[in-house]
Formats: sequence, C-alpha cells, structure tokens
Amino acid sequence: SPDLVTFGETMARLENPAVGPMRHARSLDLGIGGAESNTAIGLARLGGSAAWFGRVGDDEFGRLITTSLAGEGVRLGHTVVDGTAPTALLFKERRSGTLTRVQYYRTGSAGSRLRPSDVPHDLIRTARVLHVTGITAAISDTARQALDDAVETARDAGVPVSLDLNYRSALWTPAEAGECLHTLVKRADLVFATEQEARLVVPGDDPAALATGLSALGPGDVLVKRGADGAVAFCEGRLHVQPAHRVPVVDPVGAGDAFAAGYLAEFVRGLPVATRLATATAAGAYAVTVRGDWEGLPSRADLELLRTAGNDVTR
Ligand code: KDG
Repeated sequence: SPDLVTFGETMARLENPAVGPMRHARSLDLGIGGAESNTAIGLARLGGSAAWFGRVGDDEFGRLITTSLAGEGVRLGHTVVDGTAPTALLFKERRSGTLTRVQYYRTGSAGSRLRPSDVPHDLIRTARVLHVTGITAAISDTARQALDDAVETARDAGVPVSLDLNYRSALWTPAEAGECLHTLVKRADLVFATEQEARLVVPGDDPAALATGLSALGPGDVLVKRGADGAVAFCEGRLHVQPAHRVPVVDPVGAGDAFAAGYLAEFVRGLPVATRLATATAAGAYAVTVRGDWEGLPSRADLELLRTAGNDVTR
C-alpha cells in the first residue's frame, strides 16, 4: 500500500526557452506540470511510495504525462485515459528573468472530467496520507464531487487528509474559493497555504495569526509558507518558525508542491515536526533553483548535499 495517494489534473507544460514574449519564441520546451503529481514525484524522490490518479487524453500529451510519472516511480494503476477530451495545456511565458506568466488551456479537458466513479476507494483506505489541492475543487463540478468523495473515504478509514489550498485566480474568484476551501480545511488534518491563500479562509495580519486561525478550524498541522522567509507552522499545539535556505531563485513555481512533498515524506515516516519542516524547506529550496515545476526536486542524497556542502562544489 502506498504512503501517499493523490489525484488531480496534470497538464502538458510548454515554456519559451528564452526570456521574452512567447510569440517571438521559435520553439517551446515541452514537459508536464500538475500540483498533485509534482508532490507525488517529490515524495517518490525522497524514497516514499506515491500513487497518483486522474484523467488524461488519448493523445501524445497524455502519454507524456503517464510515461513521465511512471519514470519517476509514481504508481498510476487507477489513471483513466479519456478518449473524449484532450489533455490540458499549461503555457509558462518567461516574461523577464524573474516574472513568469502562466496561461491554461484546460476548459473541457480530459483532466477536468474526473468524476466520483474514478475514485479508488480501496487504494485510499490503505494510504498513510491522502493529499488533495484546491485546484481540483475549481476545475469542474464532477472533479469537486470526486474530491469530496475521496476526502470522505479517507476520513471514514482514519487516513489523514492533507490539503494544499493552492488558489488559482484563473479558475475561480476569491469569494468562491474562500467558501469552498473553508469547508475543506475543516475536514483536513494537514493544511498548506501561503499567507494570501490563508486569508481567503481566515482573517489575520501575520503568519502566526493565520496559522493559529486555520488550526482552530480543526487541522492538527498547519503550514503557512512564506517563500524566502521560510514558514510558520502550528503543529502539535504550538507555533514553529522555520527559516528558508538562501538559494538563487530561478523559478518559484512548484516550490509549494516541493514543500508539501518534503513535509509529507517525513510525516508518513512518523518523524517529528522539526524534521518535517527541515525537509520541506530543503525541498522548496531545490525546486526554486530550477526552471521546471518539479524537475529540481531532491533525492535523499541531494538533501544531504545541501546540509553538508551548502552552495559549494563537492568533489
Ligand atoms: O504548483 C505548480 C502547479 O501550479 C503547476 O505545476 C500546474 O497544477 C498546476 C496548476 O493548475 O497551476
């Protein structure tokens, strides 16, 4: 049985290799991206077992997604190939060295056709954690029903539910998201949020107030992510302040998924909060040093390298 079960929509990712307006690119780099599958890859790279399910189109982009995830050791036994809709696309336009514009072509996609009958109840019941994100609630009504079904299945079986709020303004309004995420937070055991995302659900001026506020809704572990400023957590009844590693940031997209992967990799091993936070921030640091959404995610050996060598060259 897997340590982590997760699901959602994964897309083909197209990106201009050189900085500038995308219309001037003569070719685009091709890869994949999806918040939940990014986290599954992160956990697998850290030695855990991860299962992901979702719908992909019966097309080359769908096959790119399944072969890439399988190549990273993510289990895909319950993934559905949907012959009636295409795999969604995600365009990342690198507009300046530090500014990235993300555009989706995902309306009516195969991934958004996820439905409750796709949910593998037996697999979820055997997991050590079920990880979901707010994106799934936003992509379609049937995907949101599948999300509710999966969360209820986990809760009934005593499997901890991990929720990354993952607000995407292209998919829904702050008011719609706030209402839905509030009900999801109440049913989650672990919650990951940026300060901005936390404010969709609870009031609060500072990260400590936000973490405490979210935890008052029920979850035992609340992680408020602050980018280069690290994280503030409310876990096991008290606040924890975790600094970030100082690394050159190439692309922050995927940092949150990396953070969740690092935290959950240690959570499923029953390790203490300090270890979970240390691995979470190290994974986040590795993710932002690389352009891809998940390609920079660390192995255990990489974590050791960061701990012992910092930014130096190891020979
Ligand atoms: O967190 C990174 C993800 O946002 C990215 O890989 C694509 O899942 C994605 C989304 O919907 O934005």
